[in-house]
Amino acid sequence: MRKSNIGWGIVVGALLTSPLIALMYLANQVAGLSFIPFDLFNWITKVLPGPVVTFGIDLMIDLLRLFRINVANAAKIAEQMIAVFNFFVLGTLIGAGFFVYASQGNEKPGIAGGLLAGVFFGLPMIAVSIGVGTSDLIPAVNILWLVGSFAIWGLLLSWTTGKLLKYEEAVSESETESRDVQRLNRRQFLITLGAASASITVVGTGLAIILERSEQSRRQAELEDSMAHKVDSPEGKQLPNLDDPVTPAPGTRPEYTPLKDHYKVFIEVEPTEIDGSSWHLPITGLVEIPLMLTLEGLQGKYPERSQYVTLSCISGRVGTSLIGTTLWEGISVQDVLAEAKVKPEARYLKINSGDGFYETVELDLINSDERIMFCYNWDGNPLPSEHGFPLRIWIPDRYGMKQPKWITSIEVTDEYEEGYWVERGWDEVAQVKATSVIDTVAVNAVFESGGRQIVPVGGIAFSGDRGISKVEVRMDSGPWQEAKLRSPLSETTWVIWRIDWPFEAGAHTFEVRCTEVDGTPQIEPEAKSRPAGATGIHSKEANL
Ligand SMILES: Nc1nc2c(c(=O)[nH]1)N[C@H]1C(S)=C(S)[C@@H](COP(=O)(O)O)O[C@H]1N2
Ligand SMILES: [Mo]
Repeated sequence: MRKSNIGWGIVVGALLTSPLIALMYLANQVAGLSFIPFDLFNWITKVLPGPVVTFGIDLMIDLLRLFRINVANAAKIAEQMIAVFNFFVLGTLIGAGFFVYASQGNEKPGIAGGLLAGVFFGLPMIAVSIGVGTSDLIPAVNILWLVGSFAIWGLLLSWTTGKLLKYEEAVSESETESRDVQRLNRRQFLITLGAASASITVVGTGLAIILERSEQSRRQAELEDSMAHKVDSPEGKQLPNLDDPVTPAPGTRPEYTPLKDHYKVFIEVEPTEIDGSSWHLPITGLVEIPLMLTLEGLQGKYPERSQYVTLSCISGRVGTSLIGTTLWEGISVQDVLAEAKVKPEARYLKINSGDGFYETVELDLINSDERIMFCYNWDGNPLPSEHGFPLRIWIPDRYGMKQPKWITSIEVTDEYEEGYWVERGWDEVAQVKATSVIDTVAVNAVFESGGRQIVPVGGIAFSGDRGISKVEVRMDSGPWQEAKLRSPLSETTWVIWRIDWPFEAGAHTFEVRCTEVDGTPQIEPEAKSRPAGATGIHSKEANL
């Protein structure tokens, strides 16, 4: 085997795999056909062992941090890029392997060889795609499209390989004078191939991006429209603590998170889309009366509850942006289970989601807390698809990882099963750790009081549903001073705190700590988020 054959093989593989990706992306945007790079990535992340997945996520987050990229916004885009790159490398390597193999034989690879290459690459991909299933089309149409795409990829691979090998043969067998002519022919062929590949890739991707953008703005308009018609949306409505005399220090995050800014976390590359009108929720297992709930059925039947809730992700550091507060509406899980008549031997709910996520909730916990909610509205409107439409569960005082979105089935059981993230090394209980955060040292809002210059300092403190009784701040390791607390939106949201600090020019470090209602101080020693949630003192540098 000649060394340069690997090089040629990689070129051929890359030139054929790029347009394949572009056309799949386009078909995905036009007709909802499978985009295999995402399917493959989703599948890989689900089957890989937990430690490998967490290592990968950590590595990605560290890299984003290294380049000072906002993790909450960029993580999904990074994942998507990795997904496409993975598939590109895979296709390129298979193409290169084929080229090298073919160049060792005496015969041109031919149609059968090409189809075989297509099957070798395509069959596992199609199996994965059917397994994880992101296409919203009739399976047969989707499969036909995929089979066709990979077959054509294989045939083109074989044809290109044959051509290049023929040129190579011609080059090595020609007389010196005509060798240059043959080289020129080969170069011409490669230029044509490269141009075709680049054109299809660029045009296909461009069209797909345009389609995706217009679909996004259509949805945005629809969302805004639905908000405009909803009279009792809490946006603009008076929040329950409107008259509280403690006002947030300028620069404190909004107490009620604008919906579009609420953080989003989901295991797949893209959020799951569920059609609300055909959605059914079976509640089966150890019950006297198995239920089959629909969205309309849910909403009319049981007393409606609403609750201001702060939701937080266990994977963030102290001060993470993966936390947000909005109004949750739904029904008590107790009410639904009462109708199903849970059998006495039952101990758990196993909740399954549309994206392959799952979690187990103890019935003892549900029976002890009527607030545990099947939630269908956020901020006065149906759950946005990213946030779990049509139904998610809320469990007070637990991190988000225990609270499935996109619920598709529920089984009442006496067998414990670890949830998705528990299986991957995260804490079984995932109770929220008390933390406090400095949002702002408001150097732009310095004011005078009693002849002194004052700088407002403020932020949040959160301890699940256990409440915050005290927040203290100190500067440059001086004595702790007690901050003022604004009354929270509910007993299950964060608390906004504020302290008016005597101004002292220079560079200073501010630190904050909090105490729960029952007197428990927040954990001061630093701990990483894995496995049970980050702890430690949050600090902020300020130049006064
Ligand atoms: N089905 C499903 N539910 C899920 C998840 C998921 O990936 N899939 N992620 C969980 C995690 S880790 C968090 S922090 C919250 C995030 O909810 P949000 O995206 O609405 O903020 O959803 C939880 N529920
Ligand atoms: Mo999370």
